[in-house]
Amino acid sequence: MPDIPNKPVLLTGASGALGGVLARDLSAAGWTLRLTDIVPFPDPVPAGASFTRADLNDGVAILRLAEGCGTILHFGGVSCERPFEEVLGANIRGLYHIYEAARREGARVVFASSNHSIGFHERADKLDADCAFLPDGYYGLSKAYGELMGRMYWYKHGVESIFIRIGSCFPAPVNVRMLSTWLSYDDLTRLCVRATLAARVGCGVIWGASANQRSFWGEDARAALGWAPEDSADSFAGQLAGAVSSDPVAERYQGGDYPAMEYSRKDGPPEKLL
Ligand code: 15L
Repeated sequence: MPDIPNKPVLLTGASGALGGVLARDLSAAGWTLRLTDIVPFPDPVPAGASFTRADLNDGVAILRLAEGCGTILHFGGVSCERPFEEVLGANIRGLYHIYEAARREGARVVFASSNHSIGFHERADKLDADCAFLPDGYYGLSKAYGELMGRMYWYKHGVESIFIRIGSCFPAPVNVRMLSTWLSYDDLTRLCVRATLAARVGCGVIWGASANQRSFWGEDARAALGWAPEDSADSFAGQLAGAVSSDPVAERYQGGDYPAMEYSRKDGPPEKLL
């Protein structure tokens, strides 16, 4: 199988941290990238790539950008907990524009979903990809909605999707929670390569985490892509011992700080969902 897609790849959120990693690594691998973001690209645009400033709320701009693309790596939008109205535009309307573009082009969508779509599951529970959505805020809710939108476009229009439920994608893990949730930049790049190049993927979820022994997560669709993580947070365990927060809500749930934001239950955790 060739290592270079036969059509250009649209990368949204190119000016963000993960978009920047993908723009650099995939360009270096010889891919033809169309980069876009609402803010300027912070570095020189890599060879073989073009950059267009666009707002995900602008459906016409997104349709134009996606013309002729075979895959959309959708890393754009609000990437942390924000007020509902802010999340609504980029993450809900914006995602609709991405799916309409994918439908028109017959393109595959690789969607940067998040662990915050399931963040209210307890850390003691090991989850498979078919677990219930339990969003831990408006941001996580938009990611759950995004996965559902992708499913709808798969069943109704045959648009393929890979939803990467990204854990904590940073240069290195920085607390005990991330010993479970960390995804290395290199594992992310390799995952996006496989999600783009795999012959047929249908529609499925991948847990976006490296090979962490303490992972909260189990089964997913990785076999269909031929991807397995190569890095691990395990070697950081010694230096991170004690790197925990003092908030019992943050420590109880997989989403960490996010479930604890604006938490206002007075009577302790709820009973499990029926
Ligand atoms: C995310 O989805 C965020 O984009 C990132 O900033 C981290 O908060 C990460 O999740 C995490 O849960 O560690």
